[in-house]
Amino acid sequence: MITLYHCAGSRSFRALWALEELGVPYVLKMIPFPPRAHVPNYLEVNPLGTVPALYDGDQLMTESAAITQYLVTRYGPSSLAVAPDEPDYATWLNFLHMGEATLTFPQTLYLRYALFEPDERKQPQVAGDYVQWFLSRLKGVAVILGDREYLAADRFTAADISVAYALRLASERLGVRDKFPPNIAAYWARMSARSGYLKAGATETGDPRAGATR
Ligand SMILES: N[C@@H](CCC(=O)N[C@@H](CS)C(=O)NCC(=O)O)C(=O)O
Repeated sequence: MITLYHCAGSRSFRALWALEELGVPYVLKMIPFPPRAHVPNYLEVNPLGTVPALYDGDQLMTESAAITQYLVTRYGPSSLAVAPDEPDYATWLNFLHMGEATLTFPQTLYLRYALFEPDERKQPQVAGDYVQWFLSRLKGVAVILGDREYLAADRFTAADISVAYALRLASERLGVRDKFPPNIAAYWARMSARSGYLKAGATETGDPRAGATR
């Protein structure tokens, strides 16, 4: 059985969204943020203290992009995975990992230095610089996306989950949705209207009609 430890709005949303798209049964442990401060003994669940923490049996995974890749390949065959013999395999992997390593990472510097730190430790220049960093990388994504509907393989895949989560964060926490290039704004509107996305959102807000066992 799969168990996912998740804080609302956090990167573990990638795993939650993938689980909802796949329709795989799972147990959801909703926990307060940051778990290392609010969940007693959480370091015994995940020595890093972070979310996501996903257990598949006794196997622990703590990286949201890797978890997304794992779920769509391990619990396939699924159209959310792109196979090594498909033409867009390299593009798929690249976007899947770009979502976290290039797009989410700079956003976390904004969150930390604009929002989470106490006032005396806030760093407006760092926060502002990394918002710009994020928006510059997003312009590159816009060029690669062009007028295509999805990032890879002409269908919705785990790469879209990874990148669209970064757009969710940018939209909801950085407040830069109005700075998305037009094709990225349209892409984000499509991704956030998907039923899997909406189900995952309902699950994290506790809607009892949504998929998870608690
Ligand atoms: N690269 C990891 C980062 C995990 C991470 O830093 N998660 C944040 C939430 S989005 C967290 O748990 N922060 C709490 C902390 O650092 O104590 C991933 O993609 O899952």
